[in-house]
Parts: sequence; C-alpha cells; structure tokens
Amino acid sequence: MKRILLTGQSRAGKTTLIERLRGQTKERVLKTQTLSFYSEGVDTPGEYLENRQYYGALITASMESDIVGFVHDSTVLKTIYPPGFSSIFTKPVVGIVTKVDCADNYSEEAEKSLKLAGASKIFFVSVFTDHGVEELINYLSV
Ligand SMILES: Nc1nc2c(ncn2[C@@H]2O[C@H](COP(=O)(O)OP(=O)(O)OP(=O)(O)O)[C@@H](O)[C@H]2O)c(=O)[nH]1
Ligand SMILES: [Mg+2]
Repeated sequence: MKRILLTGQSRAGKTTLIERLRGQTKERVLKTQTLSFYSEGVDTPGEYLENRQYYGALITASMESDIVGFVHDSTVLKTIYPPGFSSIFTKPVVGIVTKVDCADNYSEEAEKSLKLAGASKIFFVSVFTDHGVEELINYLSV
C-alpha cells in the first residue's frame, strides 16, 4: 500500500481518515499536535498548512511518503490551498473531499479548488458512512 501524507485545515478530518486507513474505528480522535508517522500514512496538524512557516516541515515529512493527500472539508466553502500548491511537493498529489455525509456540502467547490491546487485525482469520502473509502484504499493499494 502506498503511504499517504495528509495535509489540510484543522478539523478537516485527517486523523479520522488515517485511523480508518489503519483499520481503527475510534469514535473520537484528539487534535493532532505534531507529525505522526504510521506505516499507512503520515498525519499532520492542520496548523502546518495554516501557517506558512511550517511548509518546510510538510515538505520534509512528505519525503517519507509515496503520495500527498490534500484534504478539504466539504462543509467549508473557503479554500486554504494556493493555486499550484502541489508544486512544492516532489510526490504525486491527490485531493480528498471529506464529510460528504453532511447536508451542508460544498463538494463541487472543493473539487475545483483542489484541482486548481494541482491535485491530479479527487476522492469524495465520508468515514462516518464509509462512502468512497474503499475507492481510496484501492487506489493506494496499487
Ligand atoms: N460528519 C463527518 N464528520 C467527520 C468525518 N470525519 C471526521 N469528522 C469529524 O470532524 C472533526 C475533526 O476530525 P479530525 O480527524 O480530528 O480532523 P483533523 O483534520 O485531524 O484536525 P486537526 O488534527 O486539528 O488538524 C471530528 O469531530 C470528527 O468526528 C466524516 O466523514 N463525517
Ligand atoms: Mg488531526
């Protein structure tokens, strides 16, 4: 399985997703305080994307992964990803739109901004309903 580094705003659902990829079903995850390395992926705090001074740490951490996932909460309209952001990484970048089970859903806008940021493929997932999770796991498995 490819090892994926997840970045995205605070509360975007990165840790919940990583736990699912790890086969864990925790009802509650704690706020991520620092980089967390697992064989399935690398979890990062939202602050690493929100504050530019951490970009270097994200780039360094991505060296330990095969692929980078730009995570975007579908319930949030505003994007944090600058256009072309994928170019700071030397690894392929995919987009992951989370929480698609929620009624307030800006998935289309999220897809557009993730593509603009340079994501080559976009996944739509909900860890709560498991929508799209299998597709992501299959993608990471080949
Ligand atoms: N409705 C819904 N909520 C979700 C889903 N995935 C995560 N959440 C909720 O979103 C909130 C934030 O999830 P986290 O996984 O902690 O988010 P994070 O991106 O790791 O946040 P930081 O560690 O602060 O960067 C939690 O209350 C989760 O239960 C989902 O698929 N659907
Ligand atoms: Mg987290």
